[in-house]
Amino acid sequence: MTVASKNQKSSFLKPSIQQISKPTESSNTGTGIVELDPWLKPYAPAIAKRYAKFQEWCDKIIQYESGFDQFTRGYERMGLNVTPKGVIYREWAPSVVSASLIGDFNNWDHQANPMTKDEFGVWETFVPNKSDGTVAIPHDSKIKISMVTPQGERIDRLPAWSKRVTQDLSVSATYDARFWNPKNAYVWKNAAPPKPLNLKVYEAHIGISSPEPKVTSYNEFTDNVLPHIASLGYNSIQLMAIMEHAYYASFGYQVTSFFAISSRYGTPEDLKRLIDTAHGLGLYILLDVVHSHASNNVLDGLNQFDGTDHCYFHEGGKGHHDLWNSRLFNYGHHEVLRFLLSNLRFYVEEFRIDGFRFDGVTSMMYVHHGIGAGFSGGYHEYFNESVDEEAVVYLMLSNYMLHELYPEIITIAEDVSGMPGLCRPVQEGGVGFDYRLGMAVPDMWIKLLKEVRDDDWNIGHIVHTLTNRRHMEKTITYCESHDQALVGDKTIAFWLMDKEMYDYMSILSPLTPIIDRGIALHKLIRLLTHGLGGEGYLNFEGNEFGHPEWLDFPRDGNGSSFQYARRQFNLVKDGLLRFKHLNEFDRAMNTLEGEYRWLEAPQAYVSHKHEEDKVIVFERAGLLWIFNFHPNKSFSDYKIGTAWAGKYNIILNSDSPLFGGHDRINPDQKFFSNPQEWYGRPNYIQVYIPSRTALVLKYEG
Ligand SMILES: *[C@@H]1O[C@H](CO)[C@@H](O)[C@H](O)[C@H]1NC(C)=O
Ligand SMILES: *[C@@H]1O[C@H](CO)[C@@H](O)[C@H](O)[C@H]1NC(C)=O
Ligand SMILES: *[C@@H]1O[C@H](CO)[C@@H](O)[C@H](O)[C@H]1NC(C)=O
Ligand SMILES: CC(=O)N[C@H]1CO[C@H](CO)[C@@H](O)[C@@H]1O
Repeated sequence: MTVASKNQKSSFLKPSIQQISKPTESSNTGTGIVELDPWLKPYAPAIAKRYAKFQEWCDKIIQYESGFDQFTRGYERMGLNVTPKGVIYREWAPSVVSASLIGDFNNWDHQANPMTKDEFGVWETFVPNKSDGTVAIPHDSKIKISMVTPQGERIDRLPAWSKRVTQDLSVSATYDARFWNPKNAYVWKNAAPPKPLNLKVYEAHIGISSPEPKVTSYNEFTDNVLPHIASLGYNSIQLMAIMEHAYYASFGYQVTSFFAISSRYGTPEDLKRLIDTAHGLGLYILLDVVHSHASNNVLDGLNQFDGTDHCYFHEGGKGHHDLWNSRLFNYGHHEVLRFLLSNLRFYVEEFRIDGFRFDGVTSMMYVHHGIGAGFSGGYHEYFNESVDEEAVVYLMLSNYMLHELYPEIITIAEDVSGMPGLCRPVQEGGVGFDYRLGMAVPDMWIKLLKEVRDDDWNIGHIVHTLTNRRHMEKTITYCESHDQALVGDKTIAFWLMDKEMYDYMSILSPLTPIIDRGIALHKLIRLLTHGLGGEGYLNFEGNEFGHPEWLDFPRDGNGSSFQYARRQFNLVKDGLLRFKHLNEFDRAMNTLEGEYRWLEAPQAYVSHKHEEDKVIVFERAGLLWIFNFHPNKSFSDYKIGTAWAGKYNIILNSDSPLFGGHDRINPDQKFFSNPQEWYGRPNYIQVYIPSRTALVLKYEG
């Protein structure tokens, strides 16, 4: 595969190239993924077709937009931009007959700053500096675009490319747009760390990140939560709910202003400080980006922006998501592509975001949006008429643009369908993501905890679910994310211990069977998922220490209460509570990964899975992993087959008192292998494995 601009610098400064071209090798039909997976052969024509469509867009962007670099810097042309002589404002609103910029600066006078329209439906006005040379629109003052439809109706909207919008609930729930032009730009101090190849993601939401029942700020997160995350050994943070969303309880998934970071938590400069500080701590920042749909708000969203039903969205039913009650983008439209691709670029350039987690990818890729469609894994389901080719091509363009401009970028797809090639390069006919989220794993754990007695856990099924992932496509594994924490669902800690968590988490109270089981399984489930399930790992904030209760944002249905819209980090700091044990285990697990980097290593070799004994043994990254899930059987001198002859040490022991274990295993113990075959391995060692414990051993040669 030839990529035109392979050798550009890896940097978050301005890309050194002015233009990225489409993949050039003429023999490349974009069906390279068929060679990796021969079962795709019957679908080569469908794969070639979408690739051709991708190339068509590349041609158009290069021919009409002077290339990707220009096209994806739409925010420098559109919206309000300060130039040496004044402020230029541009807005795409093809259906209206007149438009003007109104605001505090011109006393909301419709005649003061009229706009003119070009042949593409883009309106423009110039606001010259005042005679004293200062910008005529004051920093932080309110502005709007006022338009008149062909029917004569006057409609006022927030500029679509607004970089600052705020809400004053004492006046109205509707947001105001503000002209953001602070005197002092944020001065960045730290370079981003190098791209982690062993991605360990801490998923977080700023607003809920303190124990107090309130909206937590960017600054509080920077000062109080970043150190916690770094100390746990994660190397990236996935920030949810950053793009402004008028409805707080939407958890950030109903975006109203795509270029404005949520003002609930502070200013753009505060977020920059957060990201800069995270970079200084060695943390990558991934943004949860919602391009799968948009809020249906009209007055402060993109819906009916120019008075029509379409503009940024599809017309009629195709433009509405029935389940989410939101609007669906028209990915086949030039201006929509400019808006969305520039949106990604904006966050990299302006906020130094290191990567994106694309939300709702399944909803985007299929015309049925995943509603009522099951995926059996049959390939015909991924390449038939149900596929929304325009949306898939949009994702290809996003991934291609991001990876060509920024080799250090990471993109992650939230997809449940299992689309083959989703995480292969675009040039091969893939969709171009780096990772997919392994969404089957959390479902499996919840189902087991909810429905299956511990005695009946099917070890083979657990191992299969954790290892059944596409060859040569990377998966981020997790046992639970924010999904399981939301009201109506239950976290693993709560499935395990909700009956007694309020009364028996104190180390001064007796260790009851429920809490004992809960603490033991919480660790085993995490470690098994971490070690066996993927090429990356994800945890949602608080779950690392077994955060109690659930998440529920203030809304009408709960008396606007903040009671459950918070994370009780105080529980970890309390030395008398058992939460600290789970926290320590999470730290030990992630720190150990940092040393041995199993997430980068090839898939594990599972050498033993025993249904009766409930024992799992596997080898990965030169380490020997041993799990005993049996509810009450401990095994002394259990024979463990292993590839490597020699001496073994314990490097992680879930039964350690530090992790709330029973201290039944001597941590300094050594094991010596016998050169005799056992379960297909050339050597074996004999190990004491108490009920519900896990050990990771290191072979010392
Ligand atoms: C307009 O204002 C900006 C910001 O104060 C300033 O940098 C620029 O020099 C001004 N231009 C003129 C022509 O006065
Ligand atoms: C096409 O794929 C969808 C899943 O995307 C599936 O539900 C449907 O049955 C498939 N149709 C055919 C004709 O195979
Ligand atoms: C172990 O668990 C099994 C199944 O729940 C039960 O039948 C048995 O009595 C238990 N044994 C002990 C020693 O608790
Ligand atoms: C006051 C009120 O309506 N509270 C409700 C808020 O939502 C929770 C669920 O998280 C309900 O249990 C409360 O009754």
